[in-house]
Amino acid sequence: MSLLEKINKPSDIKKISREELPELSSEIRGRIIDVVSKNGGHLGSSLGVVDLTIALFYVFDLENDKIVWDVGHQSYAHKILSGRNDKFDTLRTKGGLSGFPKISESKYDAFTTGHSSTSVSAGSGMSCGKRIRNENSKVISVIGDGSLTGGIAYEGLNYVGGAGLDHITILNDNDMSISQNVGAISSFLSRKLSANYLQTLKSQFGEFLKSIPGIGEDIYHFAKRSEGSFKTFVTPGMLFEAFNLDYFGPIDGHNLDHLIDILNNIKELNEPVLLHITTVKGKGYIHAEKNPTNFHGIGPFDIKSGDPIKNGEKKESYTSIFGKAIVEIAKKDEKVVAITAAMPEGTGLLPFAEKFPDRFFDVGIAEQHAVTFAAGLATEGIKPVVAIYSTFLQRAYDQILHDVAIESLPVVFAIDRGGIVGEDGPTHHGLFDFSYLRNIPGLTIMTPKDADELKDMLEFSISHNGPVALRYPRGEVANIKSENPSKIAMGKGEIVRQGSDILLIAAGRTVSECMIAYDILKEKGVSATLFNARFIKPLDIEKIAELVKNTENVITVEEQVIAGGLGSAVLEGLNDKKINSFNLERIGIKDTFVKHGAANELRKEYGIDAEAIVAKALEMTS
Ligand SMILES: Cc1ncc(C[n+]2csc(CCOP(=O)(O)OP(=O)(O)O)c2C)c(N)n1
Repeated sequence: MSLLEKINKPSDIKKISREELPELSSEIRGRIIDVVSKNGGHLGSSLGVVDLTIALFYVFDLENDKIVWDVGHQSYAHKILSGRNDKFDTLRTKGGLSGFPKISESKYDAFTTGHSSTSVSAGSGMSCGKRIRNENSKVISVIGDGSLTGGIAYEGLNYVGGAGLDHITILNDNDMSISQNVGAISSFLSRKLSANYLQTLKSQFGEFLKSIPGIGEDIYHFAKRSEGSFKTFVTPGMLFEAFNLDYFGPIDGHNLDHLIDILNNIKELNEPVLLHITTVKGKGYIHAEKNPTNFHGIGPFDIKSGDPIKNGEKKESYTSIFGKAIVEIAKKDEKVVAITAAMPEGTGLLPFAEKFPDRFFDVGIAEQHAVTFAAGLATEGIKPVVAIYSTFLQRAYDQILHDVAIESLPVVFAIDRGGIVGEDGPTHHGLFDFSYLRNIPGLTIMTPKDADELKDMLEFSISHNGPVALRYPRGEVANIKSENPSKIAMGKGEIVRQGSDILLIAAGRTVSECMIAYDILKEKGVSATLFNARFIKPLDIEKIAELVKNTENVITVEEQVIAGGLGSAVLEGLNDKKINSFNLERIGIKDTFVKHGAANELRKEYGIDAEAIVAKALEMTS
C-alpha cells in the first residue's frame, strides 16, 4: 500500500512517521506529474510547494485551521492530501476537480482563488472573523514572490501588521513569476546574503557609525547590543518587520524537518508572522526545473521527454497574430510601446520585447499600475498598448475609467482571452468585458472576426486619438471572407452574408459560429443575413436598424454575459430609434458563472455554439 492510499482526509497524514514524509513527497509529485501530463495544468508551481503542503498538513489541523493559497494554481498537493486523491484524475475536466481552490468544491478550500495577490487580505478577514467568534484556530496565507508584486498584497500586509492579527503569512520565494520575477522587491528578496557578506557588512556598518562625530560611539554601542536584530535589518526581514510582522527565514522550503520544526514554533505565536521560504519551481521534475516558464501552465506532455503532445496541426493563435502585428506597427512608429502585467509570453509580447527592449515594460502582476502607467506615458505623447487578459483587466476598472477615459487619453487595451478560456474556469473566463467597458464614455470597443481583422483593428486602434479596447479570444484564428469586404471605419460593421429570413448579429469569435450556423441553415432552406458588428461601441446602429426593418427576426450572438453586452446594445439602440416591430433573441451567457472544462464543451453546455444558433433560428422562422 502506498503512503498516499492511507490518506483520505487531512488528519490522516499525522499517522505517517516523519521519516516517511520524503517518500510521501515523491509519491505526491509522481501523482501530480502523471495527471498534469494528461490533463494539462499548473505544474511547476504545484511541484514547488509539495513539501510545504505536507509540512502544513502535518503541523496544522485543517478541520479548524485554514490555508489560503494565493492564485491557487499551486494547490494540487493540497487537493490530494485533503481527500480528493481519488478524483484527482478529473483535474480541470468538465465536471471534475477545479484547477484552483474552490470553497464550493471542498470544506478544506478556505477561499476561492485564481487571480493573484488576494491571500493576505482574505486571510486577514478570516483571522478577524475568528477573533470575533472567539476561536483561536490559525489562518495561514501562502503567497509567492510573483504575487507579491500586486498592490493588494501590501494592502493586506499593512492591515495584518497594523491590526496585530494572529495570522501567518508564508512567502514562497522561488524567484519566478510566470517568467523571471521583476521589480525592486524581487531584487531585494533575491539578494543572496552569505555569512561572509553579512560579516563584512556588519563591520563596515560599525565603522561607519563610529565615524559619526560626537554621537557615533554611543550609537555604535547601542547597535552592537542589538546585534541580534542586525540580520533582520539587512535581510528581507527589514521589509516585513516594517509592516510589524515577526519575520522568520529565509529557510529551505524543501527541507521537511526544518519546515515542520519552524511551523510548530510559529504556531505558538499569536501575532502577525511572516515565514520566508525559498523553493525551486518545478522541484522534482527535471524538465520543469530547467524550464519553469514553459511548465508554469502547460497542456498535455510526454513525461519522459517533457515535449508537448500535439493533437494535429494547429493554426496560429490570435495572441501570436497580435504579437507579430504590434512589432510591424512599432517598426514604423517609434512612439509605440507595449506593456504587460507579468505575462510577456501569454500576451504574445516576447517578439516585441526582443526587438524593442527599451519600449517594452513588464510591470509585474500589477494591472492597475499597468493602466495608470500607460496613462502617464500617453500624456507624454507616447502610444502605449497595454496587453492584459480580459479577466485580469477587471482589476483595473477604475484606472481605465478615471485615469484614461475621463481625459480620453490614447491608450490601446489589447484584451486577450476575451470569451470562454476553458479549463481554468470561472476565475479566468473573459466574459464580462463588453459590459464593464461599454458604459465608459468615449471608449471605443472593437473585436475582430479573424486574423486579418485583428491586424487591421490594431493598426486602427493605435492611430485613433482616444482610448480603444481591442478584445480577441483565446485559441486558433478564423479566416472568414465577407461577401463585400470593407475597411475598418469608426463605428461601422460589415455584412458578411446577405439573406432574407433571419438576421444574425455577431461580434468577434461568434462570427465563426454564425458562419457555421449560416451554412447549416442554408441547407435547411433558411436564408440568413450575417452582420459582423466589429464595433461594440460605437455600435453601427444605423445599419442594424436598416437590416431589422427588412428582417424582423433577429438573433444577437456573443461570447460574453448577455447583461450589458452586444445584444443589450442592439436593443437599447433600436429602442432609442423607436423601432419596435422586431422579434429579437439574445444568445450569450445567461446570469451565471461558467464552470471549467474544454472550451467547446462549455460552449455547447451554455448554448452559445452554432448548434444553439441554428436551433434558435429554426424556432423563430418556423
Ligand atoms: C491578477 C492576476 N494577474 C495575472 C495572473 C496570471 N498569473 C498566474 S500565476 C502568476 C505568477 C505567480 O507567481 P508567484 O506568485 O511567484 O507563484 P509561482 O507560480 O512562482 O509559484 C501569474 C502572473 C493572475 N493569476 N492574476
